[in-house]
Amino acid sequence: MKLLGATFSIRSLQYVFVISSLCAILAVILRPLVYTSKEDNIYTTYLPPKKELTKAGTHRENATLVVLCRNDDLEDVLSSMQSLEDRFNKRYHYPWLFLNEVPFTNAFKNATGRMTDSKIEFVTLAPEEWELPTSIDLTQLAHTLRVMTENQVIYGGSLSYRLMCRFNSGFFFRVPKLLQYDYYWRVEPGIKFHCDLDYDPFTFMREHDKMYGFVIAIREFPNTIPTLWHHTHEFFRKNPELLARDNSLPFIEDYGMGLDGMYNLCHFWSNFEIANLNFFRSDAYMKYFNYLDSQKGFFYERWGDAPVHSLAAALMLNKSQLHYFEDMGYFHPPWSHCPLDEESHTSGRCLCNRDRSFANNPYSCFEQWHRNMQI
Ligand SMILES: Nc1nc2c(ncn2[C@@H]2O[C@H](COP(=O)(O)OP(=O)(O)OP(=O)(O)O)[C@@H](O)[C@H]2O)c(=O)[nH]1
Ligand SMILES: *[C@@H]1O[C@H](CO)[C@@H](O)[C@H](O)[C@H]1NC(C)=O
Ligand SMILES: *[C@@H]1O[C@H](CO)[C@@H](O)[C@H](O)[C@H]1NC(C)=O
Ligand SMILES: *[C@@H]1O[C@H](CO)[C@@H](O)[C@H](O)[C@H]1NC(C)=O
Ligand SMILES: [Mg+2]
Repeated sequence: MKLLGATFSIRSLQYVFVISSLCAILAVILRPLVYTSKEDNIYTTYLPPKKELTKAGTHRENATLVVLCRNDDLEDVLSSMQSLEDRFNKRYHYPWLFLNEVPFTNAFKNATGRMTDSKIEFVTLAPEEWELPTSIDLTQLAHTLRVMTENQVIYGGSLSYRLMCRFNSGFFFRVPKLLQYDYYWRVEPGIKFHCDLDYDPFTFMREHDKMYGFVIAIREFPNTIPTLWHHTHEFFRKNPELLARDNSLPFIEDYGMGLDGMYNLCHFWSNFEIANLNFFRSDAYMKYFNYLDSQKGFFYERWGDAPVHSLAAALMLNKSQLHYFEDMGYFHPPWSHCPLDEESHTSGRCLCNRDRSFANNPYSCFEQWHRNMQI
């Protein structure tokens, strides 16, 4: 009995083993049929409703993305590219144009080329587009760099930063490779876009006759531009016809005194810019730039391209030609702009903290911007 019983149970165990193996195999084979609908339900329950992004049409605007940078900015350039490609350009395929006063290395070209399916080009700037003008006195320049370093002026001791600001103020838009475009989007290393962009901002600019678009408005450090306002005032006194009729003086002057008042230091943060290059190429802007350049404040002070672009846009364009890209989530260290409306967040379009958006910061110039647009 014992022996028989043991034999019997071994045999039955074999059956159990064979049958359960068959079941396991069947379960694997049949699993998709049995479980698919249930799993779909699980996932649709947990996924937020996601807005379908518009597929870009075949039409592309006459526009390019532009990055001025150095070879050793590579890592931060790649993260900027990844962000803009993911949020916008992988669907629109605007070309990338890289500018540098020295040739880009093969390593730089290879790595950036891998980040995009779009056309990508690399430009080495001509010496006259970048180098120190011969009119600048080296002794006076050295003196300025030393004094500004002592006074802890931001980038006050840097010559290369000054060359960059002068280039961005008066030269980028006439780099030969850029002449073939109407619009540009300035991209810097180490920036990030917080939101999907489901329309083409270049098309928006063209259809609404916009010349200059920004995301963040902020105050300049006064010790970088001691006489910029004085020279600007002087320029418009000599060329009153260049002051736009519907200008944005209320954005840059707080007491309704116009050019006779004081500059409140408000400017568009030019590390982000979507603009019509023909504005910068215009006789009016060129005349303003050449006048400022002749005053040598790019070197004997430390004029930034942001206040120069902004004063020109505020004074030589009509308000309707400026655009605040309020719906664009954007980060350039240390500040972010995060769209404040509910829908940008409930739709899953944006991932950023509204409370920390720069518009809520006391140093922002959004109050001045809104005042300007309401007048
Ligand atoms: N090729 C080149 N690009 C430069 C040079 N200096 C600055 N840039 C670029 O010019 C732009 C502005 O320079 P940044 O150093 O970002 O200046 P910023 O935005 O005022 O200040 P931070 O971002 O806070 O450093 C960036 O796109 C830089 O990559 C330079 O000497 N050569
Ligand atoms: C860049 O890519 C080219 C072509 O694929 C290759 O021959 C070259 O070795 C690469 N150079 C570097 C520095 O990565
Ligand atoms: C693009 O813009 C440039 C600069 O204004 C112009 O010369 C060129 O003809 C334009 N190209 C097209 C296709 O419209
Ligand atoms: C501003 O608008 C006026 C009409 O109100 C127009 O005559 C002028 O040309 C415009 N200025 C610019 C820069 O477009
Ligand atoms: Mg920067």
